[in-house]
Amino acid sequence: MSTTPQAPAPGALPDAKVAMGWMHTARFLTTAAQLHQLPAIEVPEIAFVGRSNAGKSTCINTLAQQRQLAFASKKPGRTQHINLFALGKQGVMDAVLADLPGYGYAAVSRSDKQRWQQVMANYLVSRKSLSGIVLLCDPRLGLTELDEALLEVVRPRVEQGLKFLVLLTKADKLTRSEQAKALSITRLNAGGGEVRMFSALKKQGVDEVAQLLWQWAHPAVDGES
Ligand SMILES: Nc1nc2c(ncn2[C@@H]2O[C@H](COP(=O)(O)OP(=O)(O)O)[C@@H](O)[C@H]2O)c(=O)[nH]1
Ligand SMILES: [Mg+2]
Repeated sequence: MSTTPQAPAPGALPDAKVAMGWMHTARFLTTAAQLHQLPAIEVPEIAFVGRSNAGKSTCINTLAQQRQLAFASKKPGRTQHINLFALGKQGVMDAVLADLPGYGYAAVSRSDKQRWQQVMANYLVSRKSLSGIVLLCDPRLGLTELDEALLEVVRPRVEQGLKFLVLLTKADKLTRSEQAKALSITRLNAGGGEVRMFSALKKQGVDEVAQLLWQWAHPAVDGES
């Protein structure tokens, strides 16, 4: 198809059309209840994390422009698996998205909660292919204690170059001035990491996040620029 924009150079910010086309290739790869069940992956993996009900599955579906890719549950806390989605044209997987189980859901038993916090921490610390993290946060709640704990766990890896984005979801629930306020407060608390607003409902921030993730997954090779 001659209308497709050319693929940008690695490390560059791609055209929104390229980034959204790439996102649209997302397809289910595998699911795992435990870390050792996850396949070793040779391409960059980008994890979506956050409290249950923060909007992770909806965000993945919106980026992929697919209704049912990641199950956007009406019953929070039910997606207790790590779900992987492959990206790239058929036969050429060039990145993986990981939908991690949400934390903080009150109706889950204490032991289940602790087990999942452990799985999550182990994943974030030890997953070799992990190249970037998108932390989704409902700006009406702000970064909670559990989000802060997660930030602590990943801080050493972020200092070593792991990409990190805080995505404030459900922006449509806030006025313009509330959005600006939530952005500046979260920027202070996120220690210099990227913070963006996102709304699946109003399609706010969708292109920008797709472009950023494309860039994460296609870094410039050292020596090139
Ligand atoms: N208004 C609004 N609601 C949203 C948005 N994104 C998600 N939601 C709702 O928030 C709830 C939780 O979303 P879900 O994606 O299942 O959250 P998850 O538990 O983090 O995967 C659902 O009822 C969604 O419809 C958004 O951008 N705007
Ligand atoms: Mg979900």
